Amino acid sequence: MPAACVIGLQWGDEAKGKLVDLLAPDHDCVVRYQGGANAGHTVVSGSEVYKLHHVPSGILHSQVKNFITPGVVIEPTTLIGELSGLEKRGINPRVNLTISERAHLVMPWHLLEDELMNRLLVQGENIGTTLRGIGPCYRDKVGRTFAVRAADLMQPDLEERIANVVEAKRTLLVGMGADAADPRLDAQAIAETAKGWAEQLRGLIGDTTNCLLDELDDGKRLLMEGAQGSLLDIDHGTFPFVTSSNSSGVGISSGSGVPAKWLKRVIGVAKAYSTRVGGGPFPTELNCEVGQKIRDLGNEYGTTTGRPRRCGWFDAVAVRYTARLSGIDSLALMMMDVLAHFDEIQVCVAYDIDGQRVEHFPCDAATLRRAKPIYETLPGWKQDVTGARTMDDLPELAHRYLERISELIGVPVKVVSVGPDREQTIFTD
Ligand code: 2SA
Ligand code: MG
Repeated sequence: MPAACVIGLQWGDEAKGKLVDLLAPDHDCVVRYQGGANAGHTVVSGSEVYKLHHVPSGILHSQVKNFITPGVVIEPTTLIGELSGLEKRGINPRVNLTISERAHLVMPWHLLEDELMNRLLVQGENIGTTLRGIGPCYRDKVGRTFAVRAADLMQPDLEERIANVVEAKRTLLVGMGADAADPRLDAQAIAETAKGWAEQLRGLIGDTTNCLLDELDDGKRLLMEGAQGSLLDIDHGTFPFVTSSNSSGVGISSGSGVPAKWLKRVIGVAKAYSTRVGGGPFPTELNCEVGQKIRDLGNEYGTTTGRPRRCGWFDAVAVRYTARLSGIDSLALMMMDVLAHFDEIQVCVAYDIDGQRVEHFPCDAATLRRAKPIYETLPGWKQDVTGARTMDDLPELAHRYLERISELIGVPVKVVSVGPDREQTIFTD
């Protein structure tokens, strides 16, 4: 099993970080390969809660090597803050973390650009980004002209490069309504900040692609940690209400540099219900007290921005699609404890679109917006499951729910989570 992968099957926040942390001790390396500070991975270890944005969730295990690979966009101030936060709690990430020199940097002007762009309405709705500069940074990466990569921090022409980009960005962004005196357009101050980043990150930057290929040749086991969820994938998600990276399983190879032939075990992670942050269609959304009850019980607020998450019932149409797209072998169903409080639980098994029953996930946001969920109702188990440690501890009706989800998605449920702690996880075999 050279490389196992953990992929979110919904719109992010499926509790992938918890699963990666649990699986990490059985692996030699954990790899973050896309996204950036828009990710918020929460890992609970005893009484400590770690909120990670860039740093792979394997960092709490000192024997595991952690890699941030070329497909990630790094906001250095946030990353350095994460590193010092870990150091303050007795974890030294500098011994087991390598950052790709190919990774692109989210620069201050990207944060400004995200702010300006996020005011625009797309299809009458705000994308509602995390304002972490993700879209503008990926845009500059693909556009090539204005990009700054981790390797550039070590180059003697860093100051000149920043001055050139800022000059062009000022013209563009002032044209979009930015204040010319905004500190995020001050080339000299940014160059000073970047020199500080270089000092802090110098020993951590290396060639992760080569390292990972060597690890694989040596028979080492890799764990690939997806960020966001498959429905936010730039190519295969609910475009344009998506993030700017390939957040489904298809992004693993390009983001990490690990050839697809090594990817052997793909675990899809989904909540037992659905959530979404930001704009975009969400067929099973519950704008009522049931949705609020899910939000309260599940503490459904963004790890990065604190935004309340939109909540709704499990959407088997969407997850069947992303399970196939991401090529998953098994399903991890999280937050089962939250559903213990409902008399009846609904599962969306198909959509009604313009009077037609549709069982496949539509390609475009406009069609998805017209999709009305067709629900199947299952009885709730109305019993606290937070203390369950084996499948036998789960009530019969919880088994029935898991079996139905497994049947609808077409893969076995191999992990069930009943709370945030490591111990509150049931491996079904
Ligand atoms: P962006 O910032 O350009 O990637 O935003 C584009 C869309 O992608 C959504 N998005 C997310 N959705 C859920 N969770 C995410 N991560 C954070 C978390 C979110 C937070 O783990 O909790 O703290 O608010 C995440 N990242 C991006 C975003 O809402 C836009 O719809
Ligand atoms: Mg999250």
